[in-house]
Amino acid sequence: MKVFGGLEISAGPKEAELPPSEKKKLFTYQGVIDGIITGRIKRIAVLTGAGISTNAGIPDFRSPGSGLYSQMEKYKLPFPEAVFSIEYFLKDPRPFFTIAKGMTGKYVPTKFHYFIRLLQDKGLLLKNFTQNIDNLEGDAGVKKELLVQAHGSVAGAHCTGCGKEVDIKLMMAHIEKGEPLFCECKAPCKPDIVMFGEALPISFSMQMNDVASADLVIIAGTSLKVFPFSVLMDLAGPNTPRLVFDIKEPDKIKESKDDRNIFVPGNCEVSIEEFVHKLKLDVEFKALLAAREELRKKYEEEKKKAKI
Ligand code: CNA
Repeated sequence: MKVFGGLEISAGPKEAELPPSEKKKLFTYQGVIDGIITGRIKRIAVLTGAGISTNAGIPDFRSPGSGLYSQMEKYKLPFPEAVFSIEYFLKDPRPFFTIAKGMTGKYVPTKFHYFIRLLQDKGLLLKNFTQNIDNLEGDAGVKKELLVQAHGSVAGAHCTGCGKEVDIKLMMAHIEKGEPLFCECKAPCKPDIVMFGEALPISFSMQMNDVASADLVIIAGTSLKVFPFSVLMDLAGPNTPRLVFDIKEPDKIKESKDDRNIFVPGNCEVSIEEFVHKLKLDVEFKALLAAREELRKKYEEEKKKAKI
């Protein structure tokens, strides 16, 4: 049994490690494609972060220039992460509400979200573990039972003092105005997202060991800097390739020099189309993207109506 920061990992790789010549064939981009096409790869765990939502218009944390941390100077915080730390939020929730204001609105899931949905439709999705709180995976049709929202989501809200449930519409109205919402007990209310310093939902520790049974791990749009999410990839077996889609190779991947890692550089919105094409799944993917256009139209209509 391995223990990572108090989290017990009971499952673990049991199979014997493949010889280097086999690994050389399997741990390549083409090896992964062949593995999926031939049915050798049947269970895919997808680990995602803010980078898969930047194409929907939601900024990530750490991208230089566009990431939220690079816009933090004006808030005069002790350190940029403070805006998402529970300790700071309880002292002063205003910076959080100000920054959250810029993130409200209806966002359309990206092609990468629909790729996860495609894996689900093909019976290949073992689980999607996401750090994202925007629920775009759900909006793209990924089923609740296959989605682990490790850092919570903005679908609900509670008081940080008495724990009372807060009407989400009231919370959203406050976020839209950039004004903190306080409970009758005087404590600030917060959407059900996990801030730095808070425990992850129990669903995460209950399901994290599933990664050990994956035939392939896909990692996308995450700097892998947030613990314990960053540990998930370590749970994959010795013969499980890890395909990493990111603009910038995460330090953890670069530094590990592990031959299971296959890095696909670039905008994941573009790389994923190419990957789908190589898998010969263009027709199914196009149908999902057509459904996405319907969703986009629906949101535009709603926006127009709200203006009248
Ligand atoms: P991060 O640390 O900001 O890293 C984002 C990663 O995505 C970086 O490695 C970027 O290079 C990469 N990236 C950005 N755009 C693209 C793109 N188009 N294609 C490929 N790669 C791209 O974010 P992490 O998710 O690693 O950090 C975890 C935090 C971020 C969690 O606590 C989240 O709750 C939090 N977060 C979530 C959202 C959201 O829900 N959309 C937005 C901002 C922050």
